[in-house]
Amino acid sequence: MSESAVDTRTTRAPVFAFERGDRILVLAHLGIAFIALLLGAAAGMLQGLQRTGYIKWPDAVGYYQLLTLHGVSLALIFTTLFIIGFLLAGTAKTLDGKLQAVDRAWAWIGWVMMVVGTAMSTVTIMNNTATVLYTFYAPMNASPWFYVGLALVVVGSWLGGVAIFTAYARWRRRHRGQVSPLFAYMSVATMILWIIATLGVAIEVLFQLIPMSFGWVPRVNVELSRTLFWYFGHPLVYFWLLPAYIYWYVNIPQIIKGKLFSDSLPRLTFVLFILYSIPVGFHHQFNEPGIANIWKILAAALTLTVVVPSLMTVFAMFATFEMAGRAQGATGRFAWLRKLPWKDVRFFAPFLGMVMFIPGGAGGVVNASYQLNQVIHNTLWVTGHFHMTLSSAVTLTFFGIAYWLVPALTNRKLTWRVNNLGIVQAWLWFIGMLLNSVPMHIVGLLGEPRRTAFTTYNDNPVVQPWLPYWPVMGMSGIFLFLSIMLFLGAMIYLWWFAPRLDTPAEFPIGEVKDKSHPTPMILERWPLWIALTAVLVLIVYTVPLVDMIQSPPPGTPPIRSW
Ligand code: HAS
Repeated sequence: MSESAVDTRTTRAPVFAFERGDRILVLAHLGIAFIALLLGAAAGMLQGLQRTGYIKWPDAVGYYQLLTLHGVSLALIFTTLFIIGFLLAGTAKTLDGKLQAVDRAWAWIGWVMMVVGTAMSTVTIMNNTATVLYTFYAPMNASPWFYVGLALVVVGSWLGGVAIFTAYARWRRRHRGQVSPLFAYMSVATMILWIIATLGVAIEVLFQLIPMSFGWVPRVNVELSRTLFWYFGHPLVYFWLLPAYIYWYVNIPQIIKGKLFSDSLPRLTFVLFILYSIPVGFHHQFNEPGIANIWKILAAALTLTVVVPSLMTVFAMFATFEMAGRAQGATGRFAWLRKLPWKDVRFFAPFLGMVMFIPGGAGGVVNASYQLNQVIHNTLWVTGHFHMTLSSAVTLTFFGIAYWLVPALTNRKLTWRVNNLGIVQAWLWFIGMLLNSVPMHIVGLLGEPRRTAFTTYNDNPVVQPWLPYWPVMGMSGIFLFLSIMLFLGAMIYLWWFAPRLDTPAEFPIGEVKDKSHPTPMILERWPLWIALTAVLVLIVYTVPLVDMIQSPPPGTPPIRSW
């Protein structure tokens, strides 16, 4: 490809330079995210090789310890830091071009809390006092500092949200009656969803897990703790997904030389996510006693409703791609596909993610169907599902973002060599994830449980059909780790060594197509959407929670299962 194809100064958008304070703030978030990515990826490869029987570790390094490090570093730390960094960058760019000192102050306090919390939880995992996996189910009892660390990460992330809210509120005061920039609107929606969701886990950690781990209480109400966790756990997945959707909706149209299909549709999509993603946590608890079926059925129905905004996104993406291709002269039915910038990693990596999200999302619909869930629950199918969604759709999109955001922050050039390396890296990740998650779906259907260390179950015949898939799953870890090494190498280059630019790099923000309908202002009435969300949450959770608290089980003493 020609060098100019990735020269991020050449597209139509006016150049934009970050203020120094904003640059350092966002880079600080991305830097910690990348360290977590390295740790989590290394642990992922090692536990994958161990679980499939390729290697055997000395007993001192347990499978579950590596699995905890893998899950916490990637699912909780990498994602949170990367997302907040990305949202702060887009908020700075689209609201007056910069953050104010007060916004930065909130974000920095949040960053310090998240870094201290990350260090605490990582150290406790490393010294094997917190081998409780990323869901830290009670009554498994970790070091109290693990929970305190996670609480700091959560509260720190809220402060990142406060920074976004203050910038947004100031912009709206200054631009009364105007529709806010789409990126900032979506960032606000994402952080609203996050804060409402994390209330559940914050209550669980503060009132159940920390008292349990300090020994202040002898027993823990497991059903209640799991319910509070999953109240948080499902919207958590949309906290991961929505920033990827922001990129798909707002940034990609500019990269593919197209326009946004609509301004209202993405806003409505995000409002629907706030409404429907939270009252569905019971679909993770279909098999648990103590929750009446009616609430599980309601959760199943609402989960199928939360699929709708993703289906709207499929439609919007195809419309955006087709419009961009036709605007560049494509005439045949599918000729527009050829006009897409296949050699530009900023588009190509997220596109691979979108492709993987089709089977990943379909698997989610299977999970959500109450009866089908009986077949796949607690099998490797579920692990396969989230490697197609989180680890593929979301992560490939984050790769695409990083390839332009880091040079935009360091004012360096995304050279054609790094761009091409990024394409190879994205392919490696995509193939690695296929080798990883397709077999996981198959062995899951064949009954292989998830979250189990290497075992042949005393050579029981039930294991035989799983065996051919193990080498493939084990090998996938090597592809994925290699891909991460290439990615981090590219980031180091773009951060410190790539050629400097004399004019700022592009921050791609798409425009809405001219004939788009005006955006209804009701979409910006946050109190209304938050109140409706609260009503839905109350409908789904009040009776089961009151029941769990008023007629609690005797409680379970904390245990150390490792
Ligand atoms: Fe899920 C379990 C249901 C989406 C992550 N999920 C998990 C767990 C994780 C996770 C981590 O109902 C395991 C938690 C644990 O440790 O126990 N999930 C769903 C449903 C959706 C869904 C209905 N999940 C996600 C996303 C995740 C994620 C997104 C991470 C980012 N999930 C469940 C259920 C369980 C569950 C149950 C519990 C299972 C159990 O029993 O334990 C939906 O939101 C999915 C909707 C998505 C779609 C796909 C839309 C496709 C798009 C791409 C378009 C492509 C284009 C390009 C335009 C309908 C938008 C194509 C171009 C070409 C040319 C081809």
